[in-house]
Amino acid sequence: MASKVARKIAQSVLSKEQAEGAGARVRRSIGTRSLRNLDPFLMLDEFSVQAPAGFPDHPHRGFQTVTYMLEGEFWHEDFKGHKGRIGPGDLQWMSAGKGIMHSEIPATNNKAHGLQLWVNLSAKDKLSEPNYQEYPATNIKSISPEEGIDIKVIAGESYGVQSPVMTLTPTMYIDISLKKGKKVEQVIPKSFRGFVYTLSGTAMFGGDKHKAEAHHTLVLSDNGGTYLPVESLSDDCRFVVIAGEPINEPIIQYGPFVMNTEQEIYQAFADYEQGKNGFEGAPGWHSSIRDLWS
Ligand code: FJE
Ligand code: FE
Repeated sequence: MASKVARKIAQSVLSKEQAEGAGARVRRSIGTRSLRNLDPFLMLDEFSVQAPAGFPDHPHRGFQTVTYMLEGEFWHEDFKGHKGRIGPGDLQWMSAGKGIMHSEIPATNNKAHGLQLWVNLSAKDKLSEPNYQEYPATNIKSISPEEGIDIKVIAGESYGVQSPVMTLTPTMYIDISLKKGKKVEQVIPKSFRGFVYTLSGTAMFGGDKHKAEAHHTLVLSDNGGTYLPVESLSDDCRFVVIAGEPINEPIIQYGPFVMNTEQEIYQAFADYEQGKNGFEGAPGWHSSIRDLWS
């Protein structure tokens, strides 16, 4: 018989606001000195951006960026003319693969608030073709197993509902809102490494009933546990559960390039500067949206 084991909370870290990009503010979860990375995750930022701040023209190679909007609107535009607008509840799952250069900036004067997750790619996928999966809020699968429990399935599965998002690196990403006293049990594959990031309210997480408030990263124990129990202590409880299959390869990161060796990082810089191997057209490219607020 398959045994059911609860994950515990191995570590809890509060994210304080810091400056990032051009005048943007982020609460960094994964990706700080105390939580360098949590294979396969490289970074999670809860961003809060008011125009003219933003993340203007910059490159990526070797990983995926997953942008999930909570409030406000963002424009994005890349060097191949892919351009769009994402608003509350919308998802953009981008695999940069061998190269993307793009701009991400607010589309209105309202605060743009959301989450951006960086998911690593394994060596075999690092130089793959860039790919976008875009889901407006209305197309994101949700489930309410009972009143007072609202779940959005960004990636993976919850309460029998499966997300259509394709994840090159096996990943689950679940957005859960609970009223006071409500309990959920989120199934997590045994081999996945993961964490919770809390957005609002208070709840008890894991088999050891670890109490946490907003803006905390709760690293899940690698105890082979099969699920995460959560009980809400407030009516405004909201958090995301993010977990994935560890890649177990060397990680060499230089800003927006994440490769397996230093040699590959030098190559990324050279390709970016010379417009080669996926960065064709990058030198001299400027987004049209970068002038919106200037
Ligand atoms: C950055 C490289 C980057 N957090 N949260 C270096 F790619 C970025 C960057 C972001 C970012 C973008 C969004 Cl939309 C949300 C983010 C980092 O674009 F800021 C630096 N310094
Ligand atoms: Fe980016």
